[in-house]
Amino acid sequence: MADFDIVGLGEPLIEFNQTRAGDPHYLQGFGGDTSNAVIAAARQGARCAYLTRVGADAFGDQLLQLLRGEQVDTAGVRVDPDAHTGVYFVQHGPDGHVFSYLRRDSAASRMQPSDLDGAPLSRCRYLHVSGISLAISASACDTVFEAIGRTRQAGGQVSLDSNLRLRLWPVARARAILREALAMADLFLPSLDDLRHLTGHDDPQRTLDWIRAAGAPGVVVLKLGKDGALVDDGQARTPVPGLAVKAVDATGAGDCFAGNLLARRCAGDDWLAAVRYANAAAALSTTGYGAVEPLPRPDAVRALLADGGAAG
Ligand code: KDG
Repeated sequence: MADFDIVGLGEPLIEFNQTRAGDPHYLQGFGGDTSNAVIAAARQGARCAYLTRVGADAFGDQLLQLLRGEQVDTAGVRVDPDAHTGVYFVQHGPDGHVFSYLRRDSAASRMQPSDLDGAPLSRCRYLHVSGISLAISASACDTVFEAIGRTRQAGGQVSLDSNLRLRLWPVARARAILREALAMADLFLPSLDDLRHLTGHDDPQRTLDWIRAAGAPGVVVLKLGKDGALVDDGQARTPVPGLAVKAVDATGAGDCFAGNLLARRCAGDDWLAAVRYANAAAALSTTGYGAVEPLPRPDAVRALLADGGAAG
């Protein structure tokens, strides 16, 4: 039996989230897409580990404490004395949230394939990586591909979230690298917004056709925000509606979806049940500010599933 259900790889960040549009009021929290996802999964009882580098600074200490407090194994987190921990800012405008970053040359962007020596990639059910893990630097990108190779060789599965951030890389490079990665992903989790940029199509079915033509071998779950998700298991494409809630901040909702989906798959749910659960968890994560603080526990998710989202 594997020691871990999910091993995440990427960059955890310190978050400053603007709570009143236009005002200089920022709430300090935590973010980083794959880190958010493993914390979301750990809150559901999945056995998780995380692989990254943080700086030898107060923010790096806070992130280590956060992960440990959430029962995420940090043996694979290196503390880099020569680089800082990454920071990001969330601002809220008429088109939703906007991210900006202080992360260039951050500790996580200095990850190297050799950092993976000793990592539990031969002892996990899923490796979870993302477009952000691939985008932050060339050496981080190499590290992701090395992790994918090691996981697959040991019989584990790979989960990839597209998480396209055009502030981190140009779209042509993102498209080329994500195509390469998605062809090795047992589970691909793109959002429709990301696919608009990557494929030039708006229509969910056409974007799924593009993904299949790019060689996606496994299950593809297309995230449609508050409208839920479209599940393509290679045989059929099945919509799973979202649940209505009073949303204030969608930061990290997709990461919450990914973590809950993986956790429920590891707990034995079939794909559609796991996606229904992940939709409810993701909806709840939008009811508070920040990427991590509002990640729900099982009782809240079950309560929302039971009342069908009447809270909206
Ligand atoms: O999905 C939310 C993340 O994007 C956020 O926590 C910050 O990881 C982040 C990023 O690089 O944008």
